[in-house]
Amino acid sequence: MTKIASFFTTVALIFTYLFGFGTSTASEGYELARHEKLNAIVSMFSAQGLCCDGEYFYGSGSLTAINFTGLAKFDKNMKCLEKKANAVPKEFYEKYGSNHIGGIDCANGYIYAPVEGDIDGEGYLYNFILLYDCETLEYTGIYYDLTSDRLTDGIPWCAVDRENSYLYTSKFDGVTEILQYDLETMEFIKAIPIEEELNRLQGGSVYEGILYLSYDASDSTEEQVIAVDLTDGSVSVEFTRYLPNYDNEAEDICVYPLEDGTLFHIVDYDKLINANINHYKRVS
Ligand SMILES: [Ca+2]
Ligand SMILES: [Ca+2]
Repeated sequence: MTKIASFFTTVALIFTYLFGFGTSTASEGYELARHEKLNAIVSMFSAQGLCCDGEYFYGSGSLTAINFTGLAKFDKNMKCLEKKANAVPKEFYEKYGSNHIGGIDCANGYIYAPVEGDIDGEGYLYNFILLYDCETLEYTGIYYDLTSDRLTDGIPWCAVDRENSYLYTSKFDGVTEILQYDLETMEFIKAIPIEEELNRLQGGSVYEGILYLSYDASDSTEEQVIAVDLTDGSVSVEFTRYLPNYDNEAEDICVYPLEDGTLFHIVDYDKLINANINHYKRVS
């Protein structure tokens, strides 16, 4: 982005932050059913990742400039119940430069957190899944090294297929395959080629056998949810999300049916202070 464009973005950001005009909407078949703006402190712990186990939402946050990582636990109305600062253990930061938690998922009482690090200035080449206790948000001591063999620019997200016991992930940019792991052993199973190259993938979530990905469009008010059929690698736009006024950073997605009819839960970062949680319904 040029300096002038970024100046206008900043002005627009501050203006909308103060006056809050504009409404988020979604493309045909979907509607925004509810929205919560998290406060500045809570946003530090949840502007990156989002998942739900049916009872609670969990969030993850990273501020790489100050090497801060955090996890948070919410009720289903996004009331923050618990926060955990410095969620990535110090030894990971010291050994691998691990300073970023991306899009999380949960299963079996654990939060699966993709943690990336760059210790030698070569980019995010140290890619781990760390397991945290859903009850306490404490690190369990269990981690898996997913290596940089295929994750050549970090590990931005992971998604659990709870029914079939798989974990999926991909790199961030120039994505041509989805990586499949055994959830129990975290052994690499296979790479699933996808029919279209995808970019800027910030989050993923599996629902009824389909992998839904959160695509962060650059310099745009139109973010997308992309559906990948894991049986044949076909790719389609599930729906477009119109976020008003200026370019937000679309972050993680969680697809989980709640009692209020909402199904798609997505966290967006306003690039200034707040994380916004947007809950979408399918409408016919
Ligand atoms: Ca997620
Ligand atoms: Ca964006």
